[in-house]
Amino acid sequence: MRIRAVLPAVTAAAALAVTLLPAASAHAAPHQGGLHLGYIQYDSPGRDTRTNSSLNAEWVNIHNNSSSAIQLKGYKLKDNTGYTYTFGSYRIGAGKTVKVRTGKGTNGAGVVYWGRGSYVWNNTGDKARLIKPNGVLRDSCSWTGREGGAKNCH
Ligand SMILES: [Ca+2]
Repeated sequence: MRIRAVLPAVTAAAALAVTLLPAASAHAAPHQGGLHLGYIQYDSPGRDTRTNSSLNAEWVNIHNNSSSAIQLKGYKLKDNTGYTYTFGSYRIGAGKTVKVRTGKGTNGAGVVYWGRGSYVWNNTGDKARLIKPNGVLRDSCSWTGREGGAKNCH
């Protein structure tokens, strides 16, 4: 009983200490502001059967952490092989995420489809690049295949 009584106080103190740390310390490598690669599920769960649902379980999140909406038309997503997805008109709101799924489907709020019939992101290591319409690299993120199927690129 004594331990149970003491623990919440310790936890609260620890939480307070974390809260008081400057934001820069909480994030060892602060990400550049604006548009960037987020979570990438490079290995579709289960066997790679090439069904459309399996292809669509392979995806890349792009996150806009700027304070204003960004029009993605002309932005490109590219892998190591050179496969390239070019965004059509898509307005990503401030603080919003858009998921780029590998397979076919109908674009909507928060999701667009590459439209491929085969996987694009290599399970054994690859590199995603987000390229601006003017060709300038905006962000990149690589993985080795040892991350368990997904990589957090934040
Ligand atoms: Ca894959």
